[in-house]
Amino acid sequence: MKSLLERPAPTATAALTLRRGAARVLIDNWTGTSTVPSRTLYPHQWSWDSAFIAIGLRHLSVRRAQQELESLLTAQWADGRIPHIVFNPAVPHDAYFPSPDFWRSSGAGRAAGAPAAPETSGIVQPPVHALAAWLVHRADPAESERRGFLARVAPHLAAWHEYLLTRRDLGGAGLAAVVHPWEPGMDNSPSWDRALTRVEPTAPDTFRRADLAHGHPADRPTDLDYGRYVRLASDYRDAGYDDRATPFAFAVEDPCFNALLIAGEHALAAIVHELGGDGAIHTERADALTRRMVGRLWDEEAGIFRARDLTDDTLVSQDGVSGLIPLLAPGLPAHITTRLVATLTGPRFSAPASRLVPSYDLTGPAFDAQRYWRGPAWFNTAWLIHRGLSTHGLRKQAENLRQGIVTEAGASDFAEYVDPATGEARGARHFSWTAALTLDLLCADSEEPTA
Ligand code: 9WN
Repeated sequence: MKSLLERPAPTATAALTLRRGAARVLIDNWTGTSTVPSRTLYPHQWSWDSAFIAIGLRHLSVRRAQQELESLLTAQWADGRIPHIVFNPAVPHDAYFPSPDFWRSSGAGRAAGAPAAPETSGIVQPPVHALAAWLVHRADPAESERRGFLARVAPHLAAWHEYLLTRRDLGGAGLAAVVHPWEPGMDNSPSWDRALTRVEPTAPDTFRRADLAHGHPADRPTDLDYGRYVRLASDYRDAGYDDRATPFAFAVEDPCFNALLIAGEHALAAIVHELGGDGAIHTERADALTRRMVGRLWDEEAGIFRARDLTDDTLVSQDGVSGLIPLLAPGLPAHITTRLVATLTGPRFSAPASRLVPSYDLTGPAFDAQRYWRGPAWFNTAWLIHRGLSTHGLRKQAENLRQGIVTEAGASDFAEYVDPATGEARGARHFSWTAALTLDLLCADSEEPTA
């Protein structure tokens, strides 16, 4: 694949302007070794953000895209976990909460294998990394081979998946569980509301949020949400981030998280094969995970995948965009693919004006067009669904979504998320994954999904 600057100029001036705008966001948010999601709201390195960012950066600079992933992997713990935040020591502690002195990874996480430096959080985010590494490699296989990129990252990616498949198999049925609402990356989704009622919130006067200095309170999670996030994170920390010893008050099998693990295992199979090995074990794992995801999380009546709450072993009835992302799995039974597409294009998840996908059921009782993951449309989830539709050869629906993403990203100045009905920008602007994934859709026009 040619780099962005070598490609022939697109005929449409608007597309060229958009590419330049997206490239500018990624250049401005680059710190020298990685990219911040937002200069204001999120001034450190985030795990799944970096994977999405690398997918876009590969069109600008393959070298930078490799560095984005490799810098994240230097913070991997010895038990295989990739932490959800890698803190930049140059950023003041009060710029983001919870800061390194809350997580205390190098001390509290030592027995679990946290590195002495850099400081990190102790929880994880969805495993988009193997897919990102494979796509970065494919952008310039010769340069990737020359730098030994795949050979270097493959063992880290394998250890990461192994951690999720073993330590995080809390339900004992072979799926990965998340233990904090920040782990699935969809913090205050109504899908977590019921499970969170069991969590005793930490008093609001014992911590100081930094997000409200940049984000509007009507857009962000509430203080009560934060009290519960703090309680769950400090309980995990106080148990040494030990997955066997922590009495988890929140443990959920999330469809998006597991669908990404499936896509990641397929990508790992391709990576191992490219390195001259036999990737069959990863393909088999992906197939087994797909069967378990269908067996444990598919709700035939609702026509969508649902999170399983491991505390009472029930499916959560509040439906979010997470339940559509299993479209990414190439081995999904055909009738489930058909039902998922019907749900995606039906009244619950289609927002015709923006052509994007709301984060929560438009007809659900908790729908809020403004507040974080309780309704607004996000660009990373739309990109994943676009990829899923393409995986299943659903070109028309994929193209419709692609146009929605590209149009709204440009109109919103690469917003963090938008009102699904009006496309009005919300949250941070110049948001890195919005720019990266827009760039990807503008550049990767001839690519077919491999996973
Ligand atoms: C907590 C960085 C991250 C994203 C998440 C998004 C938001 C953090 C926050 O920002 O979460 O991890 O402070 O709200 O929910 O998906 O990775 O962009």
